Amino acid sequence: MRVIYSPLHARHDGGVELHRGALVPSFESPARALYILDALQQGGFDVLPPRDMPESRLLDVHDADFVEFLRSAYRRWTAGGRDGSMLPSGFPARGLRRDHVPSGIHGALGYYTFDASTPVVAGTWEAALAAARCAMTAAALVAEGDSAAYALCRPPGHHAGRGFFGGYCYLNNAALAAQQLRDHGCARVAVLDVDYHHGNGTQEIFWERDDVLFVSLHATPESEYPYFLGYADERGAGRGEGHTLNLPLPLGTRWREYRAALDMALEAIGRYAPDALVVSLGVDTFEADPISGFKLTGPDYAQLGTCLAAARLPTVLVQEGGYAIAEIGANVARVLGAFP
Ligand code: SP5
Ligand code: ZN
Repeated sequence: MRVIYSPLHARHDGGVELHRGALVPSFESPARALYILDALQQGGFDVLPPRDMPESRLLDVHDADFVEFLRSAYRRWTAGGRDGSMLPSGFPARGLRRDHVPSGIHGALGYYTFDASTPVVAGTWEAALAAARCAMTAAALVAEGDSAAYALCRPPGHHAGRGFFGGYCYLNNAALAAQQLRDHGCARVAVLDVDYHHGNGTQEIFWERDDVLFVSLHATPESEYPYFLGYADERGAGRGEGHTLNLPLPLGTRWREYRAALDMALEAIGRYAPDALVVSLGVDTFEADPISGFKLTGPDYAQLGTCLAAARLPTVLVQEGGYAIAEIGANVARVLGAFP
């Protein structure tokens, strides 16, 4: 399968995040993409740059005011005399207004994000746009007949919703890939999210739609990020009722239990009978991941790839999480290597 990669991801660098009460360098670093790129090049995969997809495509899954905020946020921050990374200092939580976007940059930042671990730096917009283009390009290749394609997206995307960012994510790459498929010949698309964390942004974007099925395997939000979404009773609404399926799993989950949940997810996708599949491929389910609590091993990722390929659907794989260690490259290569 072909791999889509842009070196512009490296412009998103130097950010800090609030982790257990302290500011630390972001776990979501350029090294991640380089580990993956290196493993895929060693594995003999063809690596292509993204196409120049028009920015207007973003508006199919994101609000215009939100996109404009991301585009201009860092300029507004430096105009106020600041440098370094942008982090919010307040959120429109319960009891506060969320019908008015403050004109000041600090209030606007708290309005558009939902955590203090997703820094905006000088190159964030360029990197996020390049990642979105990687995802849309991989989807275009599949719409044009490739049986599968992989977008090496960085920053990741599945926590970003229609009008908000967070969880190291700014633009929702997987949702953009799904929408690209919808617009180019696929009447029904399934998104299967296997990142350790619940894909709250993707769920929100497709919540009321029946043309995109969202299925997610993830660690229980009772103790794990994003904490406030991802429970089994979330099933979609309106036309989308029954088109969201969450399979939360306990800390310490190993392949045996993971595989059982994956089978349920793939059965639901089989019943939906989509024309194409988008996989939000986080490899932060790995036993040695520094911020996660599942116990998948290297060989398990080859099994994961085998299960995904067995769905025999045109498939776009989009990189999500997986942190700070060289094994993320080998683990992604194992998943992709299982595809014919
Ligand atoms: C795309 C993606 O994987 N985003 C994840 C964002 C997680 N951000 C905050 C994580 C809080 C981690 N808590 C550490 C617990 C260590 N056991
Ligand atoms: Zn994750």
